[in-house]
Amino acid sequence: MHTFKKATLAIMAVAALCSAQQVFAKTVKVTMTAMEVDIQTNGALVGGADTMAAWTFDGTVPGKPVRVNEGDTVDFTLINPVTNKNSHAMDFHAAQVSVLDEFAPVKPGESKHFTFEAKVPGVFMYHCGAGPMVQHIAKGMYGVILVAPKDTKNYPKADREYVLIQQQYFPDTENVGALLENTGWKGSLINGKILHYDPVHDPKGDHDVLEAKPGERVRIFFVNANINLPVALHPIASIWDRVYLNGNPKNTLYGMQTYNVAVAEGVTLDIVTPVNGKPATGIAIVDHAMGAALRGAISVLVSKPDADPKKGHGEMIILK
Ligand SMILES: [Cu+2]
Repeated sequence: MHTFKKATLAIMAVAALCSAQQVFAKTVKVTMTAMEVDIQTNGALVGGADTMAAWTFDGTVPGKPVRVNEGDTVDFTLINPVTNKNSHAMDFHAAQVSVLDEFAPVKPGESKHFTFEAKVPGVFMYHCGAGPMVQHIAKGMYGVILVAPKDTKNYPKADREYVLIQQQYFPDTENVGALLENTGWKGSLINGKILHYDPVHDPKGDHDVLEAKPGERVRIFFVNANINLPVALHPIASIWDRVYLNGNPKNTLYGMQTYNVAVAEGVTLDIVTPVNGKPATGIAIVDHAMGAALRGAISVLVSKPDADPKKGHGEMIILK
């Protein structure tokens, strides 16, 4: 009887665990519309224009961040309105599917639906995969899907989270040859704008800054959406406390000055802001490749006691 009771308890425990995992894993519906529109780029320090003839997911560059948990199913629909002139497609780097089926181009007036399970945690790029792919990415069809890890034992809770996506800005995206040869790039876009979060180097522009309080763990989800160049990501006046390669805490580096982010790589990086009694501390997150930094890849993080409590949470993980 005793053994029977033990076995029953064990079965009940396994059943409870299974149902807990079923509760954890959910289906997340995501719909995006391909939109061919002009958007603002903030002007440019180095000869860019104010507007960009963009192709986008839902009218913004980058597209909206998608957030799911490891094990969730993403139920995705791409709509390509009949008013568009080009085919578009979706390539989620977090998906393991068929390039010929799920990621195939969708003609104007058609839509595409597919599902996939986000099995691997991390920071994954998504982008349009319709040809010529280089042009669709250069025109702005990219974003990030964040797959939160189930196993958090080596992943301390962050006080604030920010998404930064870097892209080379080519004023003439009709010249596909120049995109491939890497000639004529005039700016570095961070979340779609040159010097987006840097009021120091371009005081005229429409800028915001990342904010945190002293002593907070600030988590940066970074994607290199450049066409051709890696990114030497360095926090000036700070050190990356942890770098989670591909955004996966199973791949953690500690105390890094610079982390080189490959094209199409996503990475999570933590800064712990200093407690120093100063009214404000500035940290500049830059692509230390100078040609990229001075073309716009500088983002200022200000640590101060009265930091905006909304920044780095919810929708404000990506500052407009
Ligand atoms: Cu496209």
